[in-house]
This record gives sequence, structure tokens and C-alpha cells, in this order.
Amino acid sequence: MKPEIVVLSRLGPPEVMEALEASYQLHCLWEASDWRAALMAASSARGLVTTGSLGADAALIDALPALEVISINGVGLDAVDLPAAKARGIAIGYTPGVLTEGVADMAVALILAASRKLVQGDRFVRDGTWAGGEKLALGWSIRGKVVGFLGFGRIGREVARLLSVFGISALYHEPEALEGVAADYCSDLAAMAEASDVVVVCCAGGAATRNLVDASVLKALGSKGLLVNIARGSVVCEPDLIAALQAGHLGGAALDVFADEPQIPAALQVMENVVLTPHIASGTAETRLAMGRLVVENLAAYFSGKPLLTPAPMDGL
Ligand code: 8YV
Repeated sequence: MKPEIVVLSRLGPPEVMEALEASYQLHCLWEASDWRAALMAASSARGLVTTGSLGADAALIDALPALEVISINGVGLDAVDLPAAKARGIAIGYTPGVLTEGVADMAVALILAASRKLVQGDRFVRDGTWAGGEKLALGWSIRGKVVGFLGFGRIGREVARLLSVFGISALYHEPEALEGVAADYCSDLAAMAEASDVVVVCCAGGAATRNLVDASVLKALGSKGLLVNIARGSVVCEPDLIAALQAGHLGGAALDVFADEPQIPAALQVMENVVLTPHIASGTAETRLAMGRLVVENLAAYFSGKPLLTPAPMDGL
């Protein structure tokens, strides 16, 4: 008998779904019109596959009494109730490392999209404004600028490495200074923003970072500054962001993540100096395949009695 697992959202690459189907009896929740009924039908499920953004809250964990392992298709752990899982002795796997490059590439793409007005320019061409004789206002160059990183883990460091080609100077903010990194530490986030042309949010989500980027940080980044977020919407106080953009206290924003996805405030949607993407920083075929394979490998390790390849850190819980 194949073990039963619940899968919350279809994982993109067909190879991944095929691998899951080959080894498990799947409860595909995205196909269910009634989640509650689907979860009740999955009461024997021993595994759960979820995403970084969907996670697994205490209610979902409670609804699965036979749950033994959660395999997350993502690196973010903020949407998983880790204490609830730990209390039940549930093993948790996630996908660190394999999405670092994909997400870092997206941060660079967002910086270039905003600074070189790629999206605005595309609209300008398509809607006939260019043909009507108007000129798009000038963009600006990232070359030689100062980029501040809120969070300087794997992803932040990879973004900094990529941007080094443009001759940027890198600053970073973390709770503590890090050993051996090629960037200058700023203990004060607002001071880092003040010294930066661009701030890239690359820290983990969750209570420790909620609303860290608030009105004071945005004002410090300034009327020419660009905020890029490829981490979690929760790190940026969205009402403060909207107010700063509307007041001209902030130059622009390039955002892949939002406070209440997929709901995006209407105010952001009408701003020309804002680039919006639908949480796709890890969304390349290559990255999603690598993530999906790791999701499958973590489950396979668990069900064959081996340690997970990439267990979520549970220390201190
Ligand atoms: C994706 C993410 O949203 O890794 C994460 O934490 O947020 C992203 O990679 C998602 O989890 C892919 O399914």
C-alpha cells in the first residue's frame, strides 16, 4: 500500500507530480471544491506537501491526525506552525540552496526593470503613447550605486555577487554582524537605507521581521531610492509603503511579494514607478524542478527511515 499524502498545490514540473504519483496515494487539495471535506477524507495521510507561501498552520496540522512528515516546496518557513509540528513530532523538510540563484536573478531583474523602466516602457509602446510622439522620462543606472541588503543570507549574498559586475557597493543589515562577508554591516536599518540607493529585502518572514520596513526606513531610502522585495510581504508595512510612494518620499518599488497574496492594493496597481510580479522569484522551470526533486527526495528519505536531506531547523523551538 502506498502511503497517503496531501498535496496542497500542484507542483509545476510534470516530473515532480509523476514522481509523487508513483510512490504515494495523493490527495490533491487544489482539485477539491471543499477543503474541509477533502481533509476529512485524508485523515490517514502521513505526509503533506506544501509551498513556502501556503505553509501549514496549526488548524491544517490538527486536521491531519496521522501526519508524520511535511515536505515544503520552498525555503520560507514563516507560514508553517513549527511549534505545532514539533509538538506532534512531525518531521519537516524544505528546499534551501536550490532556489538561491533563481531568486537572486529575479532581484537583479527587478532592479533593472525598475531602474531602466522596462515595464513602464513596454506599456508606453503597447498603448501607443510612443507612436503618439511622447518621450518616456529617463531611467537611471545601477552602476556604481550603493545597495543595502535587509538580510544577508544565501540569497542576499548571491544578489550582491551578481551586482558586483555593476560595481555596486554593498551594505547589509542583520541582527548581528556576519563573519567573512564582502559587504559593510549596518546595525541600524534606517541608517543603511539612508546610505543606500536601493534596498533589497532578502530576509526571512515571520514575527521577527514583521513590518521592519516602515515609514522611517522608506523615508530614509528617499525620493530617489528603490525598494525591492523578493522575500516576504510581511517584512514591509504595505500601508507605509503606499503612503511613502504617494507622498514622493520613496522613488519606486519593485515587488514580487505582498502582504495578502494574491490580493494587491489597488493603490500600488496604478503607480507608474512600481513594478509588480506575482511571487515568481523561484519560478523558473529549472529552479522549480530542483525544488520539486528535493521535495520528493525528502519524502522518500522519510518513508525509507532515513534522515531528511534538508530538514528545517527546529532548534530553539
Ligand atoms: C515560492 C517561496 O513561493 O521558497 C519560498 O519560500 O516563497 C517560493 O519559492 C513557493 O514556495 C513555490 O511553490
